[in-house]
Amino acid sequence: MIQAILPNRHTLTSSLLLAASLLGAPAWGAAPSAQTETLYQQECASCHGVNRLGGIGPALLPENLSRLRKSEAESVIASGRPATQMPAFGDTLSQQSVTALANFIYQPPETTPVWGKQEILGSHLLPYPDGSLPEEPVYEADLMNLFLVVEIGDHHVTLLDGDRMEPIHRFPSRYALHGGPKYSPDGRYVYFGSRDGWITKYDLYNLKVVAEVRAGINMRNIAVSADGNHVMAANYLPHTLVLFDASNLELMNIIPVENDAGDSSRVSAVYAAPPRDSFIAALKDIPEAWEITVQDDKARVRRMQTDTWLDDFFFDPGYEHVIGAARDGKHGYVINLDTGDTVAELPLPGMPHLGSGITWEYQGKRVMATPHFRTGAVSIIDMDNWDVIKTLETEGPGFFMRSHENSPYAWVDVFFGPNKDKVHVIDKQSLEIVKTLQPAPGKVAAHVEFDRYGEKLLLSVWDKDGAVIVYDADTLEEEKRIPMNKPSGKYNVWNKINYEEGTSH
Ligand code: DHE
Repeated sequence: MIQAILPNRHTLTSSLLLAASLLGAPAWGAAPSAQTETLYQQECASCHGVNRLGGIGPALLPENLSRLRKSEAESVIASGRPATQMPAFGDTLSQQSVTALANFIYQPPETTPVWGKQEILGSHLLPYPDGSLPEEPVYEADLMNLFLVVEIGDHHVTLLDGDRMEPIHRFPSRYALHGGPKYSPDGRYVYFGSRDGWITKYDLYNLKVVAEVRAGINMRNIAVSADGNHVMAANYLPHTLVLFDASNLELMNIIPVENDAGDSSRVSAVYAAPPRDSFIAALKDIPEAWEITVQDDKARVRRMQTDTWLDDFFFDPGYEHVIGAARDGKHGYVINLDTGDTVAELPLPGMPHLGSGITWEYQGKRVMATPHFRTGAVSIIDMDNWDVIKTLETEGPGFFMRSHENSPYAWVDVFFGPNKDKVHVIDKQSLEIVKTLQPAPGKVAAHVEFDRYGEKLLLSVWDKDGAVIVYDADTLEEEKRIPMNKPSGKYNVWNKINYEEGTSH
């Protein structure tokens, strides 16, 4: 569906001619020259788009490249990307030209790229417009205990049978999926969001893509409404929230994200808030949180002023409060979603990753726990009075936390630093680390997801030559390894559609 055949237009002759003409060119400064632009148009535009907005290759704009060092970009241009259609230009372009191209793609374009109604409508793909696919799954498995594993190494997704822990199917995804895929309430469909703004609706019964649309140029995440009728996309570029009909990803509303003064903002993320029948979004550049409801097919926005700009965020189980990480990375703010008032300020000094926070019952009350990006600590917070009741020291900053209602343990990885290959197991009642695993020395071990019963769990060895490891959730013994290509997140249908307390949104 996604990987079209790359036309072999990188002929040696044209490249040599270009390289020869470029060799005589002056040194490449910060400002890209017309020659580099020409080089881009001749060598790169067919895959990455005339305006660098992406095509069969990813978008090449500063926002989309923020996670790739320029030196790495140079090496990709020179050596290509194995197992993708990105060819190596090192033999046909001079190093000077490669550097010039790398400089060029990190420069903002002269005019801000537009991604509005026309572009969104133009991107809409409906492979089965008559909705003719069978209603029965084409394989046998407990449909509530399926897992999806996102493999970012070669942009694929594996569907896994959670009873047998065996792969059922593997299919290509859009480039760089990010954030949790979201299931329809019955678990039949799943919606993926890519960093380049693509939303893909996939039919898990028929193992087919049934709709796609590009909501933006650089997207944060997507949310599916509790009734399954709507999909909302949160963008960094352009500054919009975009509402779609979930049945076919038809565009419903584009909401410009700006305040009364006309200042616009990136959207940090958007989530569905099921008991409120709404979506909640936090804004990165304006101190506001937004609640969006859909009435008469129109999105309506309720704006809440906040005391700071919110980055990552989390909710209490009743969706009465949003707990947001302040952009300064030193505090958490608890905001009452009805009044918009800040009801507590939490000392969370190490840039909490609230998006991966989890909650559980501890001594008759509900606590939440969050890892931190900058410090080796898990903060455990009493959700009745918002006191930090424990700061648990870990062997380094972590990214993801997971548990399950039926499990006595919470898992947290040590994603960053020398101990990135370790994972801690925390006893949810003693609030102590009871075991530290190191499943593949030297390789990042991260992100856990439980099966629907909380009896087994999957952990990723985050490497091109990686694996998903199956553990017994009680004995903590390894059961098997399933080889995968840089597996990142894993998502169990039951846990996700039931908003299981130990999983993510
Ligand atoms: Fe993520 C989820 C933000 C970098 C892998 N990440 C999320 C979500 C947000 C977020 C807001 C929740 C969305 C959702 O699930 O709907 N991520 C950010 C960042 O701001 C940050 C730090 C920087 C950035 O460039 O965006 C960031 N994230 C990363 C990575 O580098 C990771 C490790 C690799 C990658 O794929 O980019 C990464 N993020 C993930 C994963 C989830 C995620 C696997 C889903 C977690 C889950 O269990 O649901």
